[in-house]
Amino acid sequence: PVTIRLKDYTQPDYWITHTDLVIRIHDDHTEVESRLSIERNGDGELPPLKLDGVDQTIIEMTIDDVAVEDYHYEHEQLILQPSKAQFVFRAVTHIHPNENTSLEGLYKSGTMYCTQCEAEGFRKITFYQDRPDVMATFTTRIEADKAAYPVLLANGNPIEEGELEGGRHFATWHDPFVKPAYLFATVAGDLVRQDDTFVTRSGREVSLRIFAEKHNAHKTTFALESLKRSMKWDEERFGREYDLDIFMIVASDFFNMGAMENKGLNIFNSAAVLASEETSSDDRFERIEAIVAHEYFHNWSGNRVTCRDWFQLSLKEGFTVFRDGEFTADMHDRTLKRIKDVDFLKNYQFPEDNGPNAHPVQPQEYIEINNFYTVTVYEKGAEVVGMLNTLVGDELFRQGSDLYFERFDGMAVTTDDFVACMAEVSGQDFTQFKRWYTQAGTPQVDIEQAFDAQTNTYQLTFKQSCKPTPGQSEKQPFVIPVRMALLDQSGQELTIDCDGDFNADTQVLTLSQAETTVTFRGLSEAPVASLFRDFSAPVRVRFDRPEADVLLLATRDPNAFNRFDAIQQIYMDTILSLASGAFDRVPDAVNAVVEAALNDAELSHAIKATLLRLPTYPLLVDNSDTIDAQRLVAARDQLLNHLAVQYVDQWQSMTQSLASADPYRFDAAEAGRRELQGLSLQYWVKAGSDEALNYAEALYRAANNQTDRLNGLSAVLKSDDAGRKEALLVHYYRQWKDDTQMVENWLSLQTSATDVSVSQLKDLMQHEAFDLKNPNKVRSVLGGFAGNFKSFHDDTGEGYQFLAEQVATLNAINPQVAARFIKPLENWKRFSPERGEMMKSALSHILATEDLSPDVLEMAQKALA
Ligand code: HT7
Ligand code: ZN
Repeated sequence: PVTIRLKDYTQPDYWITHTDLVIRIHDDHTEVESRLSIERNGDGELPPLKLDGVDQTIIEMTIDDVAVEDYHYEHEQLILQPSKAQFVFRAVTHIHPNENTSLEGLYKSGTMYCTQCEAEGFRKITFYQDRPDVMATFTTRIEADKAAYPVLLANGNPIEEGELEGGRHFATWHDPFVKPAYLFATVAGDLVRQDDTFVTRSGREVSLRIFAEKHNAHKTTFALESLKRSMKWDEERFGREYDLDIFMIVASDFFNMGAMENKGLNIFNSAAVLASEETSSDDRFERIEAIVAHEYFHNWSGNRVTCRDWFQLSLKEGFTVFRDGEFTADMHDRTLKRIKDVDFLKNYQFPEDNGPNAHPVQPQEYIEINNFYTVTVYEKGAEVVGMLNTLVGDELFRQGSDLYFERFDGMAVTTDDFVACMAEVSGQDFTQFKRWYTQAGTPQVDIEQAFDAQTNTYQLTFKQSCKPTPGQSEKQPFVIPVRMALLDQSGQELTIDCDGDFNADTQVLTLSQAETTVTFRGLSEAPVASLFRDFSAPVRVRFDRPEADVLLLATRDPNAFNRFDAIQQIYMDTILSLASGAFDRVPDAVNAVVEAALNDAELSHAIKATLLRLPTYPLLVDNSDTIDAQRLVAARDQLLNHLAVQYVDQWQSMTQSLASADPYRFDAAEAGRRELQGLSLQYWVKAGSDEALNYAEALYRAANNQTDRLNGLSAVLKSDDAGRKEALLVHYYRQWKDDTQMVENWLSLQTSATDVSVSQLKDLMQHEAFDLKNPNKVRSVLGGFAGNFKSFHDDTGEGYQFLAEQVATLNAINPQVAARFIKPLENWKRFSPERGEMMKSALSHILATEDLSPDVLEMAQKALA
């Protein structure tokens, strides 16, 4: 496999200005006829034309209607020598979508044909310069059997449709906006559609259409409503208006990721778009709304302005995640959104930065770009954009964004170009800030404090460091914005008067040196510093301070995010100390913060639930030096049990008082109520009474929505009542076996919400509901299991070998999906030696597999390095 490096980037020798495609779908093959209008980039002697192409059977090729005889097609590249600087290259090739299990390029998903071209799937459709800086207008004509595929879609606006001989028909679409091939899409299927319209702020009427296979027709309304909210929000908040006459979304049951922002024709994983209250939990509704928004927002941040090369992936993804986060915050509850986002970042991105696959937001090299659709590029990338927002302020950030979209419309650009716009509007120099794009690893900030009662001054000393990451042993200091307040002993915020780089308007102190000491004046008593409010920078903070200070933050900090953070710190220290043996019982501090949260009448239900939830295993693992898996399980369980028993009356009364027989409504208040009820029920059941278990079962059986149903069922699944568990799982499957999303939930409940053994997993994979070719089913079973810390890391270590065997099998079916399952094994060095060896041996098993794809090879090699 070849390593691609950012430093080697050069422009292509040729541009493609227009792409004309005819796609003829037949049962046993698809014929693709392409006409590419090509122009030399530069002058002088004509270099060879190199086109990417995978699994193409060549039928015919011409240049300006003259047959091309002299060409080489090997190693997925077609090379030929043009004799003119401007010409039309025509190729007719055959491909086999029915055999395409990689779900890249054109493939069959259930009864329909659809495409996935990002990052490099277009080369599986036809010969092309499959790179994002080659941008062309597209005309696409699709032909297929009319009875089997009555709906024929492609990017842009529809321009023609008609009948053909033999019961076939065609549709032609034209996309006037230049785009790279990764944004190409086409769909052919027997689909039903839900229609709506949106009138843009300039008064244009846009036709909105969501397509799904017939059995899913009743699940498209929520996505359509979400789409309209997104379109309006993007106009108001970012000044972005939609540009084509039509915007379409298609739901596909076979899909590698969540969704894809193809111009005017988004294709979604069914699980990320189809919703109904009967089958979708509150989390799912929230996720669908966010993904619909995310893909829609790409129309500007990604499509109108795209990436020069794949090293710039975070340019579109980091910015778009930031934008969808702002959207959700505006639609629902800003603090809750921040808590959830930071929790996600700490659960998934911090461990990535702390492991063998650590890479910068802008990676410097890759073997397989599909491996770089990571939480670092997406979520840390969004944090970096968020820090720019913090540093320049909301108004200038919007100006910078406007400038970026105006200046680079129709172009393929870099993260430097984006930052340059923010620098230009604000007059700030972001040279040092850009280290966030190029240096991997999570910076650590060590903080010390000193109060001087003589001078009424308080000092904070910040020392930043960043551990070496693969290929980067030395790190330079980052620019770190610290949003902060100083609190008095009652939790009131004090006025800040200090000598540091402090912005009084935004309450942000900016650190840029390895060590910074800031002196705060005019303080008659030692304050309690509330630092990194709302997680103003993606850093680890070490601040060894009196327990009373942490307790004050955990019970009284007016910044709800920091209150959450302080409580989580107390839970985390408790669990890790119980695991290491430093504590033999739960300390009083835990009771104090839990009681404060339970009794706080001001808190919303949703925030209260976040304060009462214990840290997850990935978070605990990421904060441990050496991991003894089963001791960690025992320690977390000890704390869970303690809280369950100690506050059993409160859990019971909250569970009962939070019940509601009202019709289901998805909004922040109702979702918060259900979330807190579900959590209370879990604690109540954990405390061990039959009454609680009966309540859980009744909640499951009487539920009029999926959230309540899952709350009841998961509480039962976490209990020891094997008979009841079995009965409910059987009932669930009988009831819902014809609904794909419900079956996916059923599979994942059995692997993630309860203890599961390898032999049970094997049985589940033999079940009629399972399909190794379907990524959602694979994620439900293998993803659920790998995230089930207790079962995955059980003492036999069988789970590691089992996962390795599945990766080896999946490698031949769907490399992109296979590669994702290497991650659960990659931190083997941090586990106790015996367990680490077992995990390592599973990785070696993967590496020894024949015909390893570049996807799996790259991930396995890195994990073992
Ligand atoms: N831009 C897309 C990323 C993507 C993808 C989506 C579906 C299947 C395979 C894919 N490879 C890359 C989705 C997004 O971030 O919006
Ligand atoms: Zn995206």
